[in-house]
Amino acid sequence: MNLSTILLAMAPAEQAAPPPNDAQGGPWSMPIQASTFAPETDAIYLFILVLSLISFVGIVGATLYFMKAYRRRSADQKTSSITHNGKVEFLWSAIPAVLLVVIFLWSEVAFMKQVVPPPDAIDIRVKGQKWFWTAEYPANPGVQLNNEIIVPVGVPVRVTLTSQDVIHSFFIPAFRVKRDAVPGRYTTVWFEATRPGRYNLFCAEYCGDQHSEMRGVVHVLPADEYEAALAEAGRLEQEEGESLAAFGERIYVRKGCNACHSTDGTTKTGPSWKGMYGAERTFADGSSGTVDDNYIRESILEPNAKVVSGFTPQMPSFQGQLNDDQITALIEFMKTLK
Ligand code: HEC
Ligand SMILES: [Cu+2]
Repeated sequence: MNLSTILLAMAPAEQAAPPPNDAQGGPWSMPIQASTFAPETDAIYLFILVLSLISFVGIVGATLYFMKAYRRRSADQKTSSITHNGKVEFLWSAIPAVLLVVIFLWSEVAFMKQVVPPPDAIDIRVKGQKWFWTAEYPANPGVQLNNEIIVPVGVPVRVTLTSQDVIHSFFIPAFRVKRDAVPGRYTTVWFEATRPGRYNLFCAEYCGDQHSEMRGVVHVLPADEYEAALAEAGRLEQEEGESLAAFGERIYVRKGCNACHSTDGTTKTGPSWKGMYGAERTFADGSSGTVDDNYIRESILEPNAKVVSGFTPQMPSFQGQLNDDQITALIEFMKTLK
């Protein structure tokens, strides 16, 4: 099994689209270089790697040589008194010092380029929460993507990050871009994608027991397809000939309900939807009730009004994010999960 099959297996299963294609170079290669930052970051990485290898061979080689050349040859042999060697000591201090300064300056210059986005960058707001990402596009109100961001190729993109709960880390290996998403604060990161494709988006900060589930896809499109794709992604309406339940299932995936609710009986952050409709519930405050249309509606709009006992109030409100038709479709979908 090589890295690309592993990455393939990790692609969000619900998405029928092709899996991320970062790892085309085989298991030992770096991920594909898909942003303007990638070549320079890799060059620095390679420079440090080669330098380390040379030092390793030199140091271990000298150690082995000295062990043999200066081994103790008889029981009464004494080591001659060693004072110092100015020339050698100067060299072994100066050469590494110069190399370290080169590494520092090169990295610093590369890093500073990543700090300030160009003024014409487009904006995306990304929020991390246990355990998924949501992206919003200020220039395209109403578009809200879960575990996916869509960006055009060749256009700088500024991502403003925040977190709903704990520290997450927004990491796109193919872009060589990583920044923490910190609760109560905005952090930014920017990049310019250089090749269309689908790339992994990971959370790179251990953020709880389902941290490894917190991954998405960065979808890089040719600039002329970008607006249309975004409009399509923002449109969440029942299609011609689509049943209400099938539409509900699409919403379940698109709005990220699947991050916390399974349909097969396994308990994630929230209760599974399997067999939920019509079931009896007891709540954290001791009261009880039946799962019917009004209860589901309330659970979606005011999740904390009744908290199912055994669960913590971690569900975000979808007030203003789902209209009545969409809630109805979700209910129809839940009814099919016997
Ligand atoms: C961040 C995790 C999370 C997400 C995302 C989430 N939920 Fe929940 N949900 C929960 C938790 C936790 C509970 C149980 C606690 C409670 O009742 O508030 C819950 C409870 C529910 C209930 C009541 C379940 C029952 O068994 O009585 C419904 C209905 C529900 N969610 C619907 C949705 C829908 C629809 C979406 C997507 C639009 C969604 N949830 C997204 C975490 C989540
Ligand atoms: Cu995380």
